[in-house]
Amino acid sequence: MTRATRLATVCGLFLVAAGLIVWALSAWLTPGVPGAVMNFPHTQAKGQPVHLTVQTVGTIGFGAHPTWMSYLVKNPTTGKWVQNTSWGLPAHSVIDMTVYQYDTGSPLRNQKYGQVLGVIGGTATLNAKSFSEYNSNTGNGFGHTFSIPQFGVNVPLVGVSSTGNVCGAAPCTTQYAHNIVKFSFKTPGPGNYYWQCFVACGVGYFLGNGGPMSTQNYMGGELEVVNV
Ligand SMILES: [Cu+2]
Repeated sequence: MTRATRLATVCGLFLVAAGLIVWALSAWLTPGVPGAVMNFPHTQAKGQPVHLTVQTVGTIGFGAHPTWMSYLVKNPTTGKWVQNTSWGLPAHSVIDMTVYQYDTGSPLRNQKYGQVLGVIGGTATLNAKSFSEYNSNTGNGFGHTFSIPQFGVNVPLVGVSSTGNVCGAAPCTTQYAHNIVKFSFKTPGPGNYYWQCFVACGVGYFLGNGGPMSTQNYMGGELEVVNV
């Protein structure tokens, strides 16, 4: 083998290796392909609020990442809990949202996310008690938030005690420690909007923001708002 051929072979192998690294990195950084949208518009008479029920869990217990925390949504037709964070909602409509929060909590890095923002009446309820702000340095802190930055919605989801009866695998049932958070918000005109959790709950990932925090169907998703 001539020196030129050897050099060409080494360069070629190097390019292949570099290509593989880029491919692996981009695959790792790209969120999972979103599943089908869970549609809500058809479940309510026009002009009536849409009931959207979700749960937040500390351990999903199944699928590709069984140890990750996640949101689940209650299928409005079957009543079954589904791991799907893409929701189809009617435009200019009131959404009555109920969150069953089963995860333990921690203090926030940014206390701004302790405020209830962008909801109808300016308040949410935590176990039937109205609140507009919650100090995450008290009690059990927050498990997660439900936030839609594009139209200013933010609701902190208070954590359960880590020494209590913590649910270990989804879907969780109310026999486990939980907090019930309720609030209502109004959808804007048609469009795709993104919602996410702002508690850096991706434990074990860079600054807590990798893994479930940046993967579709775990700690964030899409609202497909349509005219009905
Ligand atoms: Cu979260």
